[in-house]
Amino acid sequence: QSEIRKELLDAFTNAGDSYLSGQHIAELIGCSRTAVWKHIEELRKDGFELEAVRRKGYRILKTPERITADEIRLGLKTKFMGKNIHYEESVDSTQKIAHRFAYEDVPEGTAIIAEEQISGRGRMDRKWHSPKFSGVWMSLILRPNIPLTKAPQLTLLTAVAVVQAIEEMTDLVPEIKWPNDILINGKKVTGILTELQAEADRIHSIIVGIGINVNQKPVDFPLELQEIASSLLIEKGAPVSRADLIRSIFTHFEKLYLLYLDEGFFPIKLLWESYAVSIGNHLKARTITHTIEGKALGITDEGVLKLEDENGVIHQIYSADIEL
Ligand code: BT5
Repeated sequence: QSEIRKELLDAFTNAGDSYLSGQHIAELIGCSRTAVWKHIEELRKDGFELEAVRRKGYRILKTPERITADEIRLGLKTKFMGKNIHYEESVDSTQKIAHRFAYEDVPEGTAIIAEEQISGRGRMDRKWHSPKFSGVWMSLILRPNIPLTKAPQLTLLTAVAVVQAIEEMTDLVPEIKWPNDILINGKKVTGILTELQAEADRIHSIIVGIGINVNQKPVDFPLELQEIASSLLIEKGAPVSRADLIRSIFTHFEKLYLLYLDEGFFPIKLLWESYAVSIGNHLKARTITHTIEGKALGITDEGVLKLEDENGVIHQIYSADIEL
């Protein structure tokens, strides 16, 4: 199979800008014309754009823009973040692989990156749409020596790192919506999912899942997301290199993470607040058990959302969906 793919790509390479007829390809790789058609369809599925012209044949218009681990590594100056990259073309969820790896004691900072997720997930088993070649679908494995209750702080820290990386790569102005969304012009471009492996009161690993819509066009989103979601390409008007973006996330993340381990959450909190969209606004927080409405006062030094209801009672919200 991969031999045929290689021969096919070689044939297109040699053909340059001219068309390759089905007959010619069939002869080159020694198969039937129906089989040629099948191989061409497979190329399309893998992100190649092909033009088919009657009586002339096929021509490759665009190759898929893949992320390669080498491309990310080139120029990466971190100590441990992203030093160990596990790359897959298609997975059910990078979180699932990360959980397995975390058990196997891979080094801290290991990143699992996929071109596509078949069943990418959000919080509470919601779906995360992760189409091929257009986003950053990545899970990071961390082993901080912190109490279990502080794990949600990593979600806020990750949000800051991703905002800083987006700012480095574009002139867009991303905003953080507590706890785990990054919005641009009010639409969600990033979701973060923090999961734990712990025994009793000791954290074994924290797995931070990051999903960023990078190069999707409006039509690439399913109907139900078109109003609420966006991508960097849509907002910027030009594609963004996913490899560069990932490298930038590793760099910012490591800096923030080392600061966090050294000085605690407070410096992260200050940065987080400078990017937060919800502070001072009236909002609705839907927790698993109930809904609280009120004014967002900010987050505590621990990263917990403070909400003041109409009676002046201040509620501390540990986890919720926020409606602005
Ligand atoms: C999140 O959940 O926002 C966390 C998403 C984490 C995804 C990453 S990708 C790598 C790693 N592997 C995984 O399997 N997951 C992580 P939550 O706050 O529950 O938001 C989920 C909701 O966001 C859905 O119910 C949709 O409404 C919406 N949504 C789904 N896909 C989206 C997308 N691509 N862009 C924007 N919004 C989306």
